[in-house]
Amino acid sequence: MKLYVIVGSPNSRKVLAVVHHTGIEIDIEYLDLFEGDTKKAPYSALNPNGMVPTLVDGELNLWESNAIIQYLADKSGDGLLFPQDLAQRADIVRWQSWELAHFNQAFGTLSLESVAKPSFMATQGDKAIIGWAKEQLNKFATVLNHHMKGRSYVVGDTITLADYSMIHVEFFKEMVPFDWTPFPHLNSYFDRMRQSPSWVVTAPESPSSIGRKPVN
Ligand SMILES: N[C@@H](CCC(=O)N[C@@H](CS)C(=O)NCC(=O)O)C(=O)O
Repeated sequence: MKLYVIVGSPNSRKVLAVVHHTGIEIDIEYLDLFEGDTKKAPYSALNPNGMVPTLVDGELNLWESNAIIQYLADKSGDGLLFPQDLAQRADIVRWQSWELAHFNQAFGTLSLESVAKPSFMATQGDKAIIGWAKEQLNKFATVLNHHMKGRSYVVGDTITLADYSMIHVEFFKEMVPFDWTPFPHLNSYFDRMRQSPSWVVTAPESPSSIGRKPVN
């Protein structure tokens, strides 16, 4: 199995965390964002979106990080990250769908427009999009904050795929122009998850390593 990722990419970190958590054997290939590796052959034939991550396992060519982590958790035989119980599975998929469509669509967009573009991509974000993202984030952070009251994890009592999906943009949390103080349960959840060992090992070594192929 081979996994294509970029250092520091939130969606790559989500998958790398599951690789580390399960201990599954996999070859990892790092692409260079700034060299345009995601947009050119041979990688462009694997992922028509020109994005990471992508997993190749024999005939299976799989993109979309949530699909990849579901596949890896099942393949690894880990019974806790993505349990076989139908109700628990549906609950995990519900929160993964929700983070993708709502919470992290807003948080990710705000991170890209207000932090990543000016800091790493030498361009300015769009003010109208930033305003929209803040409004949406406020709405969906309220939902997550309410859900996390009295809970340690999004589903059940242990880490599941829903948690790695939910927190995958956390690197930008204190950098975005957003007031998180009205969301104490969300904040303590993020603080707990961002210290989990399988998440910590996926962090970029330094800001300058983000997007670049590691030297060794
Ligand atoms: N929905 C996709 C999103 C993938 C995505 O946004 N990847 C980013 C890195 S986190 C990327 O490759 N960006 C490069 C680009 O857009 O050119 C997934 O979950 O895998």
